[in-house]
Amino acid sequence: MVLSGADKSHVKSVWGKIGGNAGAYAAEALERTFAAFPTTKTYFPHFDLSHGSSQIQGHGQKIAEALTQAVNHIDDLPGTLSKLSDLHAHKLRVDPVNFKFLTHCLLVTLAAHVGGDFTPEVHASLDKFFASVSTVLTSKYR
Ligand code: HNI
Repeated sequence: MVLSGADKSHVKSVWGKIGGNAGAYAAEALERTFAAFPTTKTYFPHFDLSHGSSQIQGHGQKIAEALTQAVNHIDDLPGTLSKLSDLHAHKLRVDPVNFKFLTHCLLVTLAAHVGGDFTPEVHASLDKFFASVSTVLTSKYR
């Protein structure tokens, strides 16, 4: 997946608009993922998955921080996400299909919040960005 210059600027621009809401939005996306694709819950047997739980909020914050790092280092996703790649593939062993589920829910959540800024072009660029992040996080999965 190659991100064009336009993709990178769309992603950076929409991420700037999200600002301090990134953690809350990622938490909402996580809740949507658990609701729409219940098998994803099997990776979180140790979490309280009830609506608005502090663990979901906290985990949303962590996901948002990682994605913000990725946006800030969009030209070196493998280097930026290297530790998370080891974690998800080797330790957590998250099957790659789950990244498509979370990505879908991240897109839906962002669309619901940024309104008119979610143009078709921004949609396409965000989808490519999340696909690139997912490729890195699943690259060591065997
Ligand atoms: Ni993911 C932990 C980021 C997709 C299951 N995950 C993390 C952490 C970050 C993170 C950051 C915390 C690391 C730490 O504490 O050192 N995860 C991301 C990102 C994506 C992603 C950026 C994709 C966009 N993770 C997924 C998916 C699943 C998943 C698709 C499974 C459905 N992640 C986990 C689990 C943990 C985790 C499980 C450990 C949680 C815990 O605290 O015990």
